Amino acid sequence: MNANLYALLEAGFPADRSACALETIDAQGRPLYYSWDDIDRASARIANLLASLKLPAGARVAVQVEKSPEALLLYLATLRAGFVYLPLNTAYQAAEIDYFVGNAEPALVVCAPGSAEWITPIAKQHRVKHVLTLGDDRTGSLLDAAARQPDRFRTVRRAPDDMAAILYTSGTTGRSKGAMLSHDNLASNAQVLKHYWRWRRGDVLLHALPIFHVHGLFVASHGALLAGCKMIWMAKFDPREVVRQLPRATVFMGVPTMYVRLLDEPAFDAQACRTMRLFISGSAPLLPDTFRQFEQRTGTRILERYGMSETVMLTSNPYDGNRVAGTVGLPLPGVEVRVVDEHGRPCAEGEIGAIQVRGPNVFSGYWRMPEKTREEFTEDRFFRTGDMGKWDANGYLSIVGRGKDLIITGGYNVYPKEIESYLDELPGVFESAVIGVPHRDFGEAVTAVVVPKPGATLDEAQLIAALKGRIANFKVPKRVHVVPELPRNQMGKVQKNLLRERFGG
Ligand code: MLC
Ligand code: AMP
Repeated sequence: MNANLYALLEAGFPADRSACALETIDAQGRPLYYSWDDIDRASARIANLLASLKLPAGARVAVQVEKSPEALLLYLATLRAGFVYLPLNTAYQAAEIDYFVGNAEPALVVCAPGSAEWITPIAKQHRVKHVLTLGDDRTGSLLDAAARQPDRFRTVRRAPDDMAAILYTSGTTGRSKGAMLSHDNLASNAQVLKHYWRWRRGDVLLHALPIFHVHGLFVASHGALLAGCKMIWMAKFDPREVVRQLPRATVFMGVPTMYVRLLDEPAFDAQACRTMRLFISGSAPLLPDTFRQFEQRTGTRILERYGMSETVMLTSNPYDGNRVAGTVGLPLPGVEVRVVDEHGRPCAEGEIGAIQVRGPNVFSGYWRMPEKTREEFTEDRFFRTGDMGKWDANGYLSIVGRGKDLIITGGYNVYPKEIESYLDELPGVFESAVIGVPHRDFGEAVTAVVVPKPGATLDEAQLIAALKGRIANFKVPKRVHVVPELPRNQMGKVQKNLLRERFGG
């Protein structure tokens, strides 16, 4: 058996390959349709191109491009050709890309045509052999070269444990770690979710998530492909356009910010949702208030689930049973989830502890970080998620906090340490502390508290402007507060809880 994930997905394609697999609107506002046959042939051309480059076994293909059908085809082609896909957030700037390329040492970098000017020198500096471009309007050197390739390709055989993708997740020390996901990690999770969420022929997924993270790339796309269902592909989340398209769809997945924004649309109501059978939320906590407002407005309950880059999906509220606000539901079939105290003993119901997980979906480790990998796994191979949780009487898990100092803003993770290191480098900054404060739209907002050097004057707008362009915009603090000193405990540790109390209102 070929354990290549693409072979599994392809087995789910419908018999009628002329049926529509994906529809989208191009930059000029024209509708575009891709049949299942188009998906197969276009990904074959790109896979042939990748094969022709004679990349070494296990080569990483790093990709920072805008969302487009061709970006999805590039992902599928990378799987087919047996290489390792490395997606990068389009918001990342030069310093961030420099780190990822230096750390992952990809054999090929694919970037947007408009970024080639600054990404090519970074790639060359790290001895990347090939740089190709891909625009969101079917332009760029990748497609030009692929057009000359045959449209048939025999998907390369892979073993279950062979690496399929590396997803970089932010690290507590400020350095991102590459989570290595195998073909089987992704395939096993996709199959479980297909049954758990009752994917069926005739479903239509309204796909409005970015495709450089687990949520949009794996959970959403794999679900539709494996079930042979059409996707309505939106380049960007636009609440008004989502409301317009909903009556043509049956499934939607989003981060809580997207649900908050949908509820701000007066036209978002039960009538707009008449064809919808499933709304799924994840990547960040969904406020019980949003859950309830959604139910009042539409008559349906959002299904909240919990996952991570390192593990894909872990728990889910039930499809048929009770979906409970403020919980992430039950462990998925085949996934072991435990909540343990500081001695590693299982917590009683209602008792808060660390969440640890084990299963076929759990990654094998961090790219070239054996020490970090060892630290994050227990002796019996459970992965320490860094999340804190508790069980209720019905076996539902709630996430009540994080052991890791992490901010989740609009579904994107930001590690304070990284932002503090950038702030501390700015002229006039003596030291800084970065915290997350409640935010109606993004859930949490990155907020900085800075102390000036003696004699220096700091200005909020100038500090924000100095960070923009250096780091991804979602990491830039929404507010910067200037204070004479940071509160510290007797050990000298900054008391972020006091800062949250003071600046969180
Ligand atoms: C955009 N901005 C953000 C932001 N997104 N700031 C903080 N947090 C975010 N998430 C900035 C913009 O750069 C801009 O700044 C300003 O906020 C307003 O931008 P916008 O036009 O409102 O943003 P928009 O493009 O609409 O993006 C919002 C969003 C997007 C919610 C659609 O953030 C998004 O797609 N989030 C989904 C993230 C996701 O897919 N996560 C899954 C991770 S996987 P300025 O200064 O330029 O005005 C994972 C595992 C799991 O966690 O369990 O799923
Ligand atoms: P990432 O590293 O981007 O994959 O983010 C994973 C983290 O997102 C998890 O460790 C959780 O902290 C958080 N997360 C994902 N889903 C949920 C959810 N439904 N509720 C609360 N937190 C979540």
